[in-house]
Amino acid sequence: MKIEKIELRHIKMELVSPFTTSMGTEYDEEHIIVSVDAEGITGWGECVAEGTPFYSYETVTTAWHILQDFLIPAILGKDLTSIDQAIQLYSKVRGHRMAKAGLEAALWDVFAKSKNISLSKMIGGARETIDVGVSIGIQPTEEELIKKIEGYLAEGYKRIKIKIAPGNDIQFVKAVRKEFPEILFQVDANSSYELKHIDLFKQMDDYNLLLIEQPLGYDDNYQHSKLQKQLKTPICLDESIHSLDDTRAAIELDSCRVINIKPGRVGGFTESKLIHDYCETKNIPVWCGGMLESGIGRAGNVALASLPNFKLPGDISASKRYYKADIVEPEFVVNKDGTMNVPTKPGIGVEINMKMLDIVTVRNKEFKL
Ligand code: OSB
Ligand code: MG
Repeated sequence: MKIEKIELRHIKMELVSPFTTSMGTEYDEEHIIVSVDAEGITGWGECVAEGTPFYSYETVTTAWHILQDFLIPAILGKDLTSIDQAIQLYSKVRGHRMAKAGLEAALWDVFAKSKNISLSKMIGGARETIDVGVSIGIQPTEEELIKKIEGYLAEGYKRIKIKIAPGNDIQFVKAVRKEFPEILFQVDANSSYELKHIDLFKQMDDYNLLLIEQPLGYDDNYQHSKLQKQLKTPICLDESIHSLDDTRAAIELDSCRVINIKPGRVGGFTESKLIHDYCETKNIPVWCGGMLESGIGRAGNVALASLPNFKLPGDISASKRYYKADIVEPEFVVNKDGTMNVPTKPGIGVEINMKMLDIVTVRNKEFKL
């Protein structure tokens, strides 16, 4: 496939409700939409670097720089026979995995469309629907949290995740378990605790949590291994897993017993698949995390989550849980049974709503030979 044109769009989309985590409150989400034109086909990808370096060191600005000055020049004008070839061409660039993943996603869409198959099929997906969950930000009171959860359960969501941070933790866990003794329920600390808080996590061990996500340092494996050995509840790593190498280390150290795969965080679907396959051989379940993506990134996550070792519901929610209007058609919806359909049309399997995309684009740049 001859790469003829690449376009970057910095988008900014207002969230339907503010999202509060240990990292702060987000009111809108900034990402980069990447489109690649090759031989009459346009492929779409989303780079999930955010406006701030609070979840990851990457931001929209650093990702734009890396895409514009290194990744795009490495592949523009090339006649690519595979995605691995593209990865090879920009392999000198260290890190910046979100920037790479945005471009790689657009290439996956191009190649899948050129073969006339869905992204799910091209990645190796094995299901027509995936189980989905919802990630709920820190709420002002237990009552408000319970009300939100009731609403999401009524919509069908199969699993509830709540954000926790020091001072906003065990009281919410207790309240949720009292009200909903049976639901699949997990917490995400986004690296806001230290090993000295171990007694809190031992208390949480009594509430039948599916997992505790990234309690300690955002780049840590070692302290998590000390914590995991003293807990029954599985630890799930998110922030500290950037690659297959990190995954191997985490599993061998027993730092976690579940892995959250976000294609953006690990550099794309290719690395996601390697992590998925490795975890399968180690009997470590994985699930697909989210970065409040638009429908473009969501389509990729849904396709990825159709792989067989995605054993737990993902942070993959309906478009309307995030945004008043999505930039794809049809929007993503949750079925009454808490599943989401995996698109079957070629590539990402959804159309781009160009009018909406133009509305949310704050700057764009085209790269041509
Ligand atoms: O830690 O999983 C996280 C959103 C932005 C950054 C980090 C995280 C999240 C979420 C939301 O939890 C997941 C989603 O529904 O997209
Ligand atoms: Mg997380």
